[in-house]
Amino acid sequence: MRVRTRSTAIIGTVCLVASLALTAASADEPAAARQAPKVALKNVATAQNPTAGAAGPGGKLWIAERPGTVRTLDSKGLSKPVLDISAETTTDGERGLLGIAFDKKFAHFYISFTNLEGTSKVDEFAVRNGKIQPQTRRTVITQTQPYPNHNGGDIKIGPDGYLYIALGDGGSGGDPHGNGQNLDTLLGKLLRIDPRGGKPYAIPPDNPFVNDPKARDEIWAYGLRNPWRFSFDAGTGDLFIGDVGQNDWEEVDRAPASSKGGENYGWGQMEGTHPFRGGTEPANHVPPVHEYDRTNFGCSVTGGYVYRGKAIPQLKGQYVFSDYCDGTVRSLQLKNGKVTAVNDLGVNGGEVISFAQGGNGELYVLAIGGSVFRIDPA
Ligand SMILES: [Ca+2]
Repeated sequence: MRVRTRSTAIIGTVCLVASLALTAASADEPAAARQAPKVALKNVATAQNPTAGAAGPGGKLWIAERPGTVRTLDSKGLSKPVLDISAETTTDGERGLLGIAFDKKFAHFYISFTNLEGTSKVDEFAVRNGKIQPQTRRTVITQTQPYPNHNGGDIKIGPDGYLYIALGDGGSGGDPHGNGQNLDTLLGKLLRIDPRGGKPYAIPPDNPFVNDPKARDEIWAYGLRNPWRFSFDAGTGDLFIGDVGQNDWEEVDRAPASSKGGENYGWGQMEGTHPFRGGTEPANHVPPVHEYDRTNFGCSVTGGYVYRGKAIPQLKGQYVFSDYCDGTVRSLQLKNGKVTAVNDLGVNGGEVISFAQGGNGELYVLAIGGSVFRIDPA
């Protein structure tokens, strides 16, 4: 039996799948257990459906809650909301407050959410003395959505200081509008814009498609289905994208820090390294650095971060990720851009929806039910 579409897979009711998947965890892991770092998950807070986190001023971790609130986390726990846009969003389908980011100087704060019409929006606030200045709010970019699922929604400031925005293929199933490979739409793409260079934003002059009149200038990379979570390695600047698969293959994509952009990650011709519904592999397809077969475990990859903290030296340089239906926290060991081992870290975060990286480099696991776990040494 195979579920043909999966509109609720990212954030939805998949308890049955999850419980089945949990019993099947680790079924096809490579024999790398001896190298696996020993870690523990420490529950440090309970939030309301946490979807994203960002290291903020004063050493605090800012946590986005899907219904539309942002709270800060320190050793005393979660604050009262420092931002509340709950009247402007809904959590229908895969919607809500989906991403947050600071610029490098903590001078501006960005939020990524779907509005009451389901349109994806990124808004900007000035930050002064560690506080959001509500009156400075402005909309940076807007993208209408044909369906309620596959909104992407993660945002990050890259090592270059530009704002990167992940957008899914628009939704439904099987990319019915061919958005992944269509360079004339922002759907199914990773965007790169300069939010402070113009109004509402400027295009970085070295974006890969600025000289192509048939392509949108905002596009950094394409061929993505639902790049729900992505990150940059704080040590190297390498890009990692967790791109959620359709029916069979979950994937992690990677581009080195030296990339000039323009990568084609293949969707909707390819699902992972496999042609999708008779698709033809594009000549410039950049295959995933890691993929896994959903028949063994999981249903929806949750992209994480390369660990650059101090608490777990054995985990340094490994890409930590999970799966929404499986919950096992895993890591990829890489050498020269290739995966040399997939580690089962031996801990399970439940319905892992996201990760966050604190200012000190330590990582947090966010479960949709509310748990905020810090990854500690075992
Ligand atoms: Ca792909």
